[in-house]
Amino acid sequence: MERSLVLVKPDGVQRGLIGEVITRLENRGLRLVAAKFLQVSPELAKQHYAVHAGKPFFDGLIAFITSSPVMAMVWTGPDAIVAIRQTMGKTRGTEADPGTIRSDYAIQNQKNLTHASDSAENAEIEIALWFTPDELVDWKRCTEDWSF
Ligand code: FUP
Repeated sequence: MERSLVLVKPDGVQRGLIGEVITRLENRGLRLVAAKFLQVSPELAKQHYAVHAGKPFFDGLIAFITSSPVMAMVWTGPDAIVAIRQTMGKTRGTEADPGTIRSDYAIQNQKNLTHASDSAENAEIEIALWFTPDELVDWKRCTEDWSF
């Protein structure tokens, strides 16, 4: 089983797409492990996007992710990293496959609604950044034996 940090970013929150994102991940059979709704501080934003520090879009990215609340979640399941990124679609909405969240609801590369960890290693780093261990709930969905 893999875990992934998933964010519904400010554009997704403002556009009322929290439920849509959750529904798609639930429909995939994945298990929600943690969730919190928060206003992101500049410090947390810079840590989360540290890999992009120095890039031309970095300041805009920090301004965007701190511009309105986000819904932060942890989801788990077999191959959760690939499965969730597949459900989200490619970074730019116009390049995302039809049927993905970004293809269905986004059109460019900053206001692309969601974040999902890109590797199991980065997922663990991101989960530790956004959640304390006691915020992760140990449970099992009754559907899991029929989903995977
Ligand atoms: P993703 O893994 O799909 O979230 O995309 P990246 O890690 O490549 O980029 C992180 C965030 O930076 C994306 F959500 C979009 C944003 N970004 C820009 O705003 N401008 C760019 O030119 C590239 C990425």
